[in-house]
Amino acid sequence: MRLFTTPNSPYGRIVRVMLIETGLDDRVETVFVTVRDPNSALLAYNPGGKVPSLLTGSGEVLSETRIILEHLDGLHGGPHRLAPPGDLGARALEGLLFGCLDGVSTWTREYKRPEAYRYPWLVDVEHARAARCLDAFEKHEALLSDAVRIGQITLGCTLGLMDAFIEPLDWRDSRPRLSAWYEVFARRESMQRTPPQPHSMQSVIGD
Ligand SMILES: N[C@@H](CCC(=O)N[C@@H](CS)C(=O)NCC(=O)O)C(=O)O
Repeated sequence: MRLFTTPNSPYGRIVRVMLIETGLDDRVETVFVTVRDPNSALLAYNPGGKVPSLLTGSGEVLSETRIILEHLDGLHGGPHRLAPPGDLGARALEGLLFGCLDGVSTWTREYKRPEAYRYPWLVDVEHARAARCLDAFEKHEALLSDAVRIGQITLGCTLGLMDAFIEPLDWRDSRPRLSAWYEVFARRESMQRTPPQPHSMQSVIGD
């Protein structure tokens, strides 16, 4: 299998962390590609040009993080990392976490533009959305546990994205439990092996 992603995509990072945590990483070659680039090698596999994309063992090219995660969750022998369809509470949390990440990604893309091209209204809207979500996560005991499921992986990659691209941001001050949880989670090998690279040449607005 082959995973197409960029060094900075938080969605790609979720899949990369999942691969390491489930021991599937030796079965998948990670290929860094460019996005929003007519010459991107990815376009031969996925005309939509979105990362992450996964070339499966049977030759299908999957895109959309959740679809990729569902496929991978069926390939490893360990406990499932995605919430089962009947566990609505856990699925609601996964939905909130992905919605929060979508907002933080929009927010970071504004920070990648030259300052004169940023849209201050959008920056404020996304800042407020992220603050509301982080306040909810601060109170969520099951999420801030030592489990390593898609919820925790998504939260870790969202906080990692904020730290890498939105500075200075004092999200930790009023959220001591979230901050303590992240400090431990960020030390996992899967997180240490997949840090964003804000200064990489491939860091573009769609990344
Ligand atoms: N809903 C998608 C979001 C993925 C996404 O936004 N990927 C960005 C990089 S973080 C991308 O492919 N940007 C390139 C583009 O939009 O052409 C998912 O869950 O995978």
